Amino acid sequence: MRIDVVTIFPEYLSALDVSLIGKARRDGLLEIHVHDLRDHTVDRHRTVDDTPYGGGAGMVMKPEPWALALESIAEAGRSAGLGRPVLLVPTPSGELFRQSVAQELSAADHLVVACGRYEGIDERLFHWARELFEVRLVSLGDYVLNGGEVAALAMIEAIGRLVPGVVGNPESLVEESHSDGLLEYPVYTKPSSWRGHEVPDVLLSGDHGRVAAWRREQQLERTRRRRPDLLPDPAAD
Ligand code: JDN
Repeated sequence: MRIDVVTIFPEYLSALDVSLIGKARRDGLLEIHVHDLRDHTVDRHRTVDDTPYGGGAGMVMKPEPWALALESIAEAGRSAGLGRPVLLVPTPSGELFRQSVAQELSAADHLVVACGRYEGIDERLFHWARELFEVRLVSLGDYVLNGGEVAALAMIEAIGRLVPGVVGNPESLVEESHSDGLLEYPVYTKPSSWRGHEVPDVLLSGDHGRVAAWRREQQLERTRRRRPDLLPDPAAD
């Protein structure tokens, strides 16, 4: 999978050199390019923002530097023989980025992430981009960051780890929170007695059937208590 990230803070993305995603890049499983949006400006001040039409607080990102950056990236993908790229735009006004979205996007061969700042990007950019990209506006959750970079890091990690070969043991992708729509069961390691806190007896029993039943019960109970929104609505027919 090829991933291009466009940002005015390329150094923010240095986390992609590290750990699992860094290793996947070195192994050639993920090809990640980070671009400075200001390299696609044409004025002396390398301007990327301007005041909002209609007034209001803050600044809005100008569409033209984005169009120039995205055109050159789309062309690079085409030259490399990649399919229609997905343009991922982190924004608090997007659809919720959940595990099912990460799953879908992990099948793409070319992902382009547009990291906005200020009050966001001129809306016309997204309509223009539909010509070249499948455009997805996505939100990490109901809170506001200062820009798209931290959300991009989270999304690239969530998507990248689902690309075959990136996670060494693919079984760990099956047994984790959200992979089956429920929260994960609690986990324990040695020692079995730690500072007066015990590991549940069933996990020491060696009875795989009882362990599996207990874990499923824990998943349901945790999800009911912490994330009832994930369970089917009991009022629905
Ligand atoms: O995902 B975010 O909270 C987010 C915030 C901003 C943004 C993009 C994403 N651009 C400006 C603020």
